[in-house]
Amino acid sequence: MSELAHDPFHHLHDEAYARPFESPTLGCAGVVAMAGRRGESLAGPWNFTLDLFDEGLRQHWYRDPPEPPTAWIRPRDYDALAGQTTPVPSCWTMQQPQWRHFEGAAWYTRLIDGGAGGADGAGGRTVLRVGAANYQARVFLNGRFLGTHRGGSTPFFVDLTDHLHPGAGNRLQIQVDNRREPQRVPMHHFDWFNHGGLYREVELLRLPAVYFRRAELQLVPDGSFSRLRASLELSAPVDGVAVVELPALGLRQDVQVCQGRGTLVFEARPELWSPEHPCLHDVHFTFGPDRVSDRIGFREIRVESLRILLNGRPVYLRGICVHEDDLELGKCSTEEDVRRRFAHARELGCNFLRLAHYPHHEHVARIADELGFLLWEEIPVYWAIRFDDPGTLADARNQLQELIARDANRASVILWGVGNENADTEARYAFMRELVRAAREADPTRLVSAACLINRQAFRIEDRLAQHLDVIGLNEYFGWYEPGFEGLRTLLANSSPDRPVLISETGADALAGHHGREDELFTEECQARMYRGQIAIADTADYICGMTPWLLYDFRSERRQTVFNRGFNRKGLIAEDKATRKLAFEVLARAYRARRAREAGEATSAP
Ligand code: GCB
Repeated sequence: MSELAHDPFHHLHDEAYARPFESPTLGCAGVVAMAGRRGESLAGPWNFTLDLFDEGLRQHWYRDPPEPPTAWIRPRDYDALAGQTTPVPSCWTMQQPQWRHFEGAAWYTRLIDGGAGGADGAGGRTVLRVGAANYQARVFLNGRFLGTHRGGSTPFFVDLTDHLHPGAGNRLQIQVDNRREPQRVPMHHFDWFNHGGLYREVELLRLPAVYFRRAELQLVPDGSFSRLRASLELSAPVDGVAVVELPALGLRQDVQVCQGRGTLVFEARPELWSPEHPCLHDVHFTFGPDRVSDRIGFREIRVESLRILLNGRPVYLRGICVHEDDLELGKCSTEEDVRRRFAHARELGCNFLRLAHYPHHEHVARIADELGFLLWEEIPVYWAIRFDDPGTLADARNQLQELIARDANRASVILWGVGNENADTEARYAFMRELVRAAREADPTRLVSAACLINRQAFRIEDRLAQHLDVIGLNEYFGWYEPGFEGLRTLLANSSPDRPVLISETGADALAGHHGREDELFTEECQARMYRGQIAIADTADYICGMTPWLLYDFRSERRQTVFNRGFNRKGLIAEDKATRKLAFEVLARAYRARRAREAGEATSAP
């Protein structure tokens, strides 16, 4: 195109400007097995520009090479390497007060080292891993668009190899867009804060030409505790032999790989993992030059009639829900933060956490493996998302598959939550059945659940989805949103589910330090009374297999603006400072202690 044919005003009239950046999509097909892999961290300051009007996509900001203004031949609206920087990982919403409520696109740029470049002859690959970016991310390298990822809480991978120059100075740009929209998962309406940014670790993986996409080892859930299944997938459809080693058991197994996939079931009797005995085994997976190592616990989880069985024994889930939210870090979560969370859960007497309402940082499940906690992990299929939109389904399914791929080796994770409080419509029924199918296909070893609503006409625990779940999650707020506890008594008496029910939410708001009468809303006394009432009744139904009250800490939510809330959901047992306990903390702790004492008594008096 001659200089004169170039129309510098074209973008002003181009309302389809975003279309070229909707595909290719980056999703679970590009997953790399991370087990113990160490990447080159891209943590640190990145150049950062907010872009509320999407000028970057309209004007192709990624095309302009960074040059000093003296070299520019046209005026620019953007200069990738000028201006401010922001740390990665972080939420921009927590970086500057004026960015707190920014919802839109932002451009991150940083120069990376191309190593020997794509053409090093050895066929090695350089893959970018983004731990999470909320919500949509578009990746550009050296002026080319490489793909887009949807979903704000799961990791994604981009193979950069073919577009890298040897050595330093490769320009990596990631546009992250946190706009709330009806077709997203979650949609625009949800009860937590909408943070934005590259808020989990970003790293470069230098991999051999063929590498593991999946390297999983699990106990076969057949009640015998004597067989392990290795499931392997490689990045190319090659044939060969992979090796799985479990040194503690003196085991070394060859796994035939055909067209890039291999499965082997073999005899082994590993010591079993449980919350009381969280023992982990070193496991190594090797295929040619690719070798990854994981620490894996082996346990069996299944449902029999109205009970959840862990390693063949009934387990009652003494749980609590938790959001990923921090007064200073927003959605970023440090190991210290996660360990404090488990310490509080331990003090409560919990053996179980519901990680609401989206995949939390991957170190949560690793630490839970090590400390001995059971986990529910979920995807944000929350409230009234677009159940009739195939694009929304594809997004939700991909988030689920990415989560399962990420945590498949984590013994702590026993339940996949596929939805939260979705009305029982035809479109939702079809959508959710597909998610349950996808969960079972990706992981036949764990249980599937969803937080369901009740049938208000019959006043029963009844949801068509329930027949497809292993455990029915029940969110109910009797004593808070619905005054009095009589409703709960009636609901439980009217219901006769044929599988276990977990009270996946119940709770009440209380402002820490606000005291008053037990019937005065938002006081600590009122919240404590709610817990006492709930616990007394929930314990009477034999199909209740546990509870995860809502929730451990107060968290930011812009939907909540009373004088008590001021932008926070106050249903925490502990305030947002993660230190100040409310009265209800001790009420729940006492109830869980009593239950443990009862269970211990039953165990010792059993014949
Ligand atoms: C619910 C939702 C949860 C809310 C909670 C509340 O049922 O599942 O996300 O935060 O109620 O506090 O109302």
